[in-house]
Order: sequence, then C-alpha cells, then structure tokens
Amino acid sequence: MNNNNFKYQEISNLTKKYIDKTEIFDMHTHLFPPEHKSFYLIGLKNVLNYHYLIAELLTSTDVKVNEFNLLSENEKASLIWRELFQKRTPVSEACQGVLTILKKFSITIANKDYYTIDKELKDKRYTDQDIFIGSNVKSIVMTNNPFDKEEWSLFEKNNWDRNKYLSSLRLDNLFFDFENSLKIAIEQTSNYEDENNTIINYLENCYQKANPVYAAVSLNGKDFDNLLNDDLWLKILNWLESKNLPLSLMLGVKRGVNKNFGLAGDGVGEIDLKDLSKLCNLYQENKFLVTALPLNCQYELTVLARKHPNLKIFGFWWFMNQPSIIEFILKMRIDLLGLSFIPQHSDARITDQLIYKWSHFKEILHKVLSDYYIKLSEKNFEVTESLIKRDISNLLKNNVKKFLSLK
Ligand code: RAT
Ligand code: ZN
Repeated sequence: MNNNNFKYQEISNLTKKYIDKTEIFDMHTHLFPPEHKSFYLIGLKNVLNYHYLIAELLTSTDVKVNEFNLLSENEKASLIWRELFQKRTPVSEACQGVLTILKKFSITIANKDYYTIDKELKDKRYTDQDIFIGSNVKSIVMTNNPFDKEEWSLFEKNNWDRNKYLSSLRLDNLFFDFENSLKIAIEQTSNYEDENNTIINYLENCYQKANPVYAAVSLNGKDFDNLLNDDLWLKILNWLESKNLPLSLMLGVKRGVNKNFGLAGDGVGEIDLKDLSKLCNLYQENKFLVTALPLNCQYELTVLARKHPNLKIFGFWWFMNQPSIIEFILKMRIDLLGLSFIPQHSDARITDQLIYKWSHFKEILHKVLSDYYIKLSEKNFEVTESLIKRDISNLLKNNVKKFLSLK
C-alpha cells in the first residue's frame, strides 16, 4: 500500500468508527414506549405487517386485499413471509430490512416458516432498551396526535421514560377532520372562546402535558394553501413562535391513492415549493423542519435550504428511503449545504425497525462521507480524527438538537 492508500484507508476506518460509535437522536418515528401497551409494537409479527410490505404483497402477488383483511395478524405475517421471502427474492428495501433485523439477532432463516422464526426470535426475549442499545439510538421523537384520545392518554401516565421517548404534536387532523378536532378541543378546555382560540388553548394544554419538541403536519399542495391563508394557521404559527417550537412539514403526500389498501394506500402528491419559500419569508421568526416525498422537488428544496436560515431539511421520507436515491440526494445536499442538515430519521413504526433503518443508512453515509474526506485530503486539507468525530456528531445528533433547542 502506498502512503496515500494507507491514508485513505485510515480515513475510511475512522469515519466508520464514529458512525458506529455516535449515539443517534432519531427525530421522527411512530414508536411508543412499552408502557403504552396497545401502541407499543415489537417483534416479527409486527415487522412483517409493516404497511410498506403489505403494499408490496398486494401489488406483486395474487393476494386480494379483501381476503387479506380477513386474516389474523399472525396469518398475515405468515402469508407475507411465504409470498415475499420464500416464493420470491426479497430484494426490496422493506424486505431487506426484515433480513437485517433477523441477522442482527443471529437467526438463520433457510427453509423455515414464519412461525418457526417467530418462536426463535421471541425466545430472545429482547426489550425496546435492547434495540435502542443495539442500534445506538439514544432517544427518539414519537408522533403524538392530540386529537386521538386513546393514543394521547400516554400523557396521563408517568411510568415511562420521557428522556428516551420525546414528543411531537401531529396536527394533520386539523386539516382532514376539523369538526372532530374542535369537539375534542372544546371538551378538554374549560372556557370556550371562539373556534380558533379554543384550538390554541387546547394546544397549550397539550404542550404543558407532553413537552413536545416540535409540531408536525403532512401536506399536499391544497393543504399548503390553507396553511398560508387560514386564520387558524396564522394563530398556530404565532403560538409556535412564542414557544420556540419548529413546525415540521412533510410535503407532497397524496393520501388514499388506493383507498382499499388503507394505511398502505397512500402515494406521492403535488407540492409547489414556491409556497414554502413564501412561508419562510412571511414567518421569519418561525423554524421549519422540512422533508419532501416527490423526487422532482429535492433539488429545489436543497436550494431553498441555502436561502432560508429558518428552513432545515431532514431525512429521506417514506418512498425516498431507498439506497439508490439516498446516495444521490445525500451527495447533492452535501454539495450545496455542507454538513448543515439533518441527514436521516427512521420513521420506524415497529421498534425492531430502528435496527435496519439506521444500519442501512449508516452504510451509505460511510461511503459518501469517506469520499468527501478523501477529496479534502487530496487537496492538502488535514482530515483529523477530531474533525471526523465532530462532523458525525453533528450529523447524527447535534444538528437536530440545536434546531430543536435541546441540550
Ligand atoms: O412512512 C410511513 O410510515 C408513512 O406511513 C407515514 O407515516 C409518514 O411517515 C407520516 O409520518 O405521515
Ligand atoms: Zn412518519
């Protein structure tokens, strides 16, 4: 090995070392603590019943959605295993995720059916804490819907770890179910003012109970119009500013592209990012976390993040979370923004998924980041161990914590 090759190998090794070692702050998940029993999801049955896999099953096999819906959760998991992992080659990102999880638990799968594998995995008796440690995730942000009473009852309990499971206020219901949202707000607040102030008073109550680190909405173009022009949203944005809470915008979803598929039936919608720029200009004291679903708006979004200091890009959302897309867009983000964005979130719905969502991403981050360091080194810029450590800490936790004003 010549001197340069030796140096490059060292850079690659150090990059890997700190990517593996750095504790992650996962800023968007759908996870809940084990104490919130009916919402806590763990184990192979749930991993296989992931809506990404259900959509794949219903579009790549002869299984009919009506028949599928009649099955028990175990029967569904067994069918998904048979159809996608035994009869077909599990190359999709969602399928490979399942394999990564099983490998992490040293479970061999050849010629085994779902029930056998499930029993072997259950025998490991692992907890959420084991998964957090195994994937090096220190804390996660949940998605908490204040307009779902049963889900929200989590905040009536005090027996769970609030430092590990942080809260975010998910406000989608205000768009698609305003009447019921208002009803809940009226029920839960004592003195009724007008509609909009009642919602704000309720959000204030929720804030006191849950201590959220941001509020969030997923939007299509039409909803974005509302956000810009609606009186209620003007009030919400002012309230968020007063609390120093960012608003997370998950842009470009089209709900119910195939309504028969339920949760697995959402797709990609339209979004005009000129509206995002308008929002950032109109509300300069508000902070916006933004991720977008359409591939064709990623470049414009990255450019906007260079123009608006109150806009922070995060993660590879949903259909964007595929290795080929991640590698390409991650490089574009670095080329335009340096290392000043939030590169990933897991979107995990089942606790075990933290394992694969993060390990798959880390593999790409290692490859991409090492290449940048090698290029810098070729230009006589000294890439030291402490620099690598600092950058990776920023990418995996500090950038997001700083934007959320967390210690
Ligand atoms: O990626 C997903 O699991 C989607 O179903 C959505 O939950 C999305 O992440 C969202 O938060 O709306
Ligand atoms: Zn999500």
